[in-house]
Amino acid sequence: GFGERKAKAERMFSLMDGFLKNDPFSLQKDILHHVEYTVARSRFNFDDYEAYQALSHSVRDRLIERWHDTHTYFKRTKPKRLYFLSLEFLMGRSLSNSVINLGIQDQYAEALSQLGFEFDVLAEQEGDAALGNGGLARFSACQMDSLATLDYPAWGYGLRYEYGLFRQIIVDGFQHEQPDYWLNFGNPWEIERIHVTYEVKFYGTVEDVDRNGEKHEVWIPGETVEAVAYDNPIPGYGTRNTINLRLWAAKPSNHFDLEAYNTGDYINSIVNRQRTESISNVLYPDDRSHQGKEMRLKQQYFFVSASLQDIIRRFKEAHNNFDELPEKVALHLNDTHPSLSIAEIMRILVDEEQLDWNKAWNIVCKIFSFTTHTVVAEGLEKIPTDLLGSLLPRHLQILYKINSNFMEELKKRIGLDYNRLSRMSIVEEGAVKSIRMANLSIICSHTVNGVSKLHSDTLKMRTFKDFYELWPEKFQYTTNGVTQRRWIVVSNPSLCALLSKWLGTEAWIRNADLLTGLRDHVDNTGFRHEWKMVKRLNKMRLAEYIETMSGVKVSLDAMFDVQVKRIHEYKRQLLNIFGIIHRYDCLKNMDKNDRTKVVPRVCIIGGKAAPGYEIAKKIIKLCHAVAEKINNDADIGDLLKLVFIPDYNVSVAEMVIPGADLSQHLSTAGHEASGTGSMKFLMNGCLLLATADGSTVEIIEEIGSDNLFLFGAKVQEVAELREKGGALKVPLQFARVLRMVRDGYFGDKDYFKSLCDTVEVGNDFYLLGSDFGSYLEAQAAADKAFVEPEKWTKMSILSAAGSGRFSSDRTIREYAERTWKIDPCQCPF
Ligand code: CJB
Repeated sequence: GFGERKAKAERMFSLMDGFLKNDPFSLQKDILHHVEYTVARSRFNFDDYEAYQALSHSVRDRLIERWHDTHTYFKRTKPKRLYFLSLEFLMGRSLSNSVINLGIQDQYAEALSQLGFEFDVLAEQEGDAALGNGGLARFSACQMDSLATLDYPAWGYGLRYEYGLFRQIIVDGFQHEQPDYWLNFGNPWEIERIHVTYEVKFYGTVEDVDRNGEKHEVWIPGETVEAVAYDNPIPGYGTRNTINLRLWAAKPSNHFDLEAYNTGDYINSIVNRQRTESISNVLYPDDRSHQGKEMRLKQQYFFVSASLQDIIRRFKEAHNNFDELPEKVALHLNDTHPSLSIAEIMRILVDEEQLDWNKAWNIVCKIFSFTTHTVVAEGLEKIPTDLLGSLLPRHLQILYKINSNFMEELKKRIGLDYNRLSRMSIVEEGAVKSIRMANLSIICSHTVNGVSKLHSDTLKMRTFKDFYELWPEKFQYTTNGVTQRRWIVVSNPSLCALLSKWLGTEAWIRNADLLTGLRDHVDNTGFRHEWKMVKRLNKMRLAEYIETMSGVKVSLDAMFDVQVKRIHEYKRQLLNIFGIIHRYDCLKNMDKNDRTKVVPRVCIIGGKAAPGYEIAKKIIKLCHAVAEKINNDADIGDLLKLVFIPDYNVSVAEMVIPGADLSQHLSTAGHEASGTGSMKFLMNGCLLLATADGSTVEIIEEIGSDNLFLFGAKVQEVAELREKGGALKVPLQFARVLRMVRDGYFGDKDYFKSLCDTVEVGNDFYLLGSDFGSYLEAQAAADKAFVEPEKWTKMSILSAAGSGRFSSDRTIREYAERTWKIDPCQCPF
């Protein structure tokens, strides 16, 4: 009975001595305990790495307590839950973030210093968890932090890749990719759940079975792989809630291939099994085009199948009627990567749970929401039906049925407009018949989200125009955001202290809107002085890093001008490099006396190119070739430096962003769905030099156009400019810079030819030439502002003051209230 259970619980609790204690003395005891018994080193002799391991295990213990309590509480109160399905999460490091969110940063610092260690030094021992490519994946990580902090009953689901995003090394200016086997030294931030496993099936055939005199189609799969759960606790800030990110790994299944066993082919049967177990091995490194790869499709289904089995099991534990599913479960498709979920859940409901098709479809249409991160239709995911039919024959049938029902309904609505019908079909006919994952996701989701206002307008007017006209109410937007916990509190502690001091509260850490309070102090010279000191400190940290990474010594008085993000033609790193060449050219041709008026610059570029993306790789090489020339030109000295920061990732970003004076966001208008890097720079008081693209349009609304440097063609001008083709006007300076590269001024003339061709008049799809003039003007305006430090500092303060709207807390609250319809569920302390 209840009394008995309560007595037992009390006894357990007293045996455990209550919860773990967080005073520095208890923390020291715990750390030493882990040194001795977990790391198995002598407590009298351990190094920084071992100290980091022991430290993280003591943090992990504290996370686990809260994580258990949170889930017990969710289980008891049965709120509607959100399941956030994403094939990528770019978490970065966990130690500092966890300790800060647990609220025991100071206690740990003190405990460690008494043991003779420094917290920050140990934190540097941790490697990044890089289970994602770029913006989309880091945005998922920010959203998890906000979901936990705002007490939403949410779960993240993803894949536990053994190899994360490749490490970028630069040899002779060229990018090389090295494997990121990140689990080599163990991972204290995950909990292996050897008993939480599901079988995932592939291949096989579809057969007719008789069910109560009716014919039904059932899948007889041919291959089985086991999925094992690895749970990653995600602590909220200022709350006990600690939610779960469950990542799946493929493991040997205990199903024996009896045939092979009997024929004595024991070794080969093991070797074959290992191949199937490699499903979750490696993250695909091309951010955005994954068309037609069988392994990628296997990964998607593996992830979807394991997650849905887990979700349905949890639902059935608490509820016994599938009609309740929409009231209890929200499934979010983070881009189209998890959209096989739609076919899979239909298969489960119809084939396994034996629901009537229409009933199942009505339920399913109420539970999915979808966010697309892509702008152009060519970037949308497609899966060849041949591939899908062989790997997942029953799912292909289900997709065809969804499509034919949709086509019937559509004909009733719009008539026999065959062009439009074929554009809206899930099935694309053509040379390679394929499934359009975006159309599927739109048809089945109750909400289709864009990631910024501008993006959403483009979706409605262009990319998904047909669907918008059919279902205008489905189309919404929720502007992206980033978490101020990681992007200020963790990565910029001195700014964090300054903000709390002048705002008179730490409440901005949970409510970023309070940052507008900085506007009240913008005219206070004392405040501005402290603000400048913080920036200088962060520039010092960055300068040291640059010197160790590249050997280039940089001056702290120079403007630190940064462009860090994936390398893409549309992001126009080439425009930046051309601008730098132009600057160098001007310096060389300038009267010596005039040079004293020039603002010294340190140009910093960083980012990875997809391994198969040749042009992007040439951009990296050109950057190095230009840097080589400029940095070794003694005549130029500190007036201009160019450094490429290798292996840009989350932890590098944490150092680079706080140290930037200016950051560049140069995408051709209409190509960046949102952009989230800009938001992190903004929060850190870095000025933006940007096109009116993605979320920048909304940033301007918040900080005013006087506080950033805007340039370039507007979205509505781009199409017209492109049409001009060879007749497009391009400034002489652009032609000159292009000529320099073509003529081999930076060496490797032949190698750079194809890169130069991409921006030649008539071929310049991303409009570098036509935007170059206004780009140089914006750069000149930045120089002009920088020589007035007080003006610059005010702009910097007003940037941070207007960044509150770009907190992922705002993003998540909007999604929760408007799209997912979930309520906070706070676990009591
Ligand atoms: N994005 O990082 C990716 N990968 C893709 O495959 C497609 C889009 C980016 O997603 C971010 C988060 O929504 C956006 O801010 C960014 O504009 C977009 O390129």
